[in-house]
Amino acid sequence: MKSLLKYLPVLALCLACAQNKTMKMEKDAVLVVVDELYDFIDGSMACGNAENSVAYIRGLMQANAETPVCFVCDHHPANHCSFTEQGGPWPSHCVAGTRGGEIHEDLRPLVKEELVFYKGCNPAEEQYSGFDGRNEADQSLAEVLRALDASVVYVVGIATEYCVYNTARDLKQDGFNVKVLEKGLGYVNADGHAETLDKMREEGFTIL
Ligand code: VGL
Ligand code: ZN
Repeated sequence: MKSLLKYLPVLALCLACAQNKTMKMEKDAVLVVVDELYDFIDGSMACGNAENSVAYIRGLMQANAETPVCFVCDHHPANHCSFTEQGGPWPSHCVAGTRGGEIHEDLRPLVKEELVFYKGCNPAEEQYSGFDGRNEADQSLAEVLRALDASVVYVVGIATEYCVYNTARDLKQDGFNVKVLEKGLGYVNADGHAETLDKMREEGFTIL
């Protein structure tokens, strides 16, 4: 019995890894975090698994302090075309300057402003893909990923069916090796989430 005790730390480590909490990303990897914003977490469009995704992403970032992290943020004007008052499909959400459009406070301290990409800023244009986002220096996500020498791009965030899928698809199309981390996802609809993950597997994405 006593001799078995010495394996306890190893067992604990295995359990932690099995939970994916301490997953190590490759040296040439960048993490892309999509729309971890209050309106998608506890606001007008609160999504399934959103709170869990915040905790997961925080743990992932803390365990991979060297990995650059790009944040994609829905950033709409109050009269955006996707809002129901304008005939669009969604309730008003992520309006620039409101709490609903802010990154969750548990992730905020880890955010580098030059790696924040804003999308949906034009009232007349819907933008589900982080690929269309621009940072404060008007650089695109792909431009910055290339400058960071990224070849593997991990994608997490909200919502699986919309902005996560569109962002991952565009990054893959542009030649990046895209890996989607399931525990870091939030979704509008559980069935839609599962269907999107199936579709992504068929399209050759790595889903971990
Ligand atoms: C999103 C609907 C509207 C998303 C953004 O982040 O997936 N979905 N705007
Ligand atoms: Zn939006």
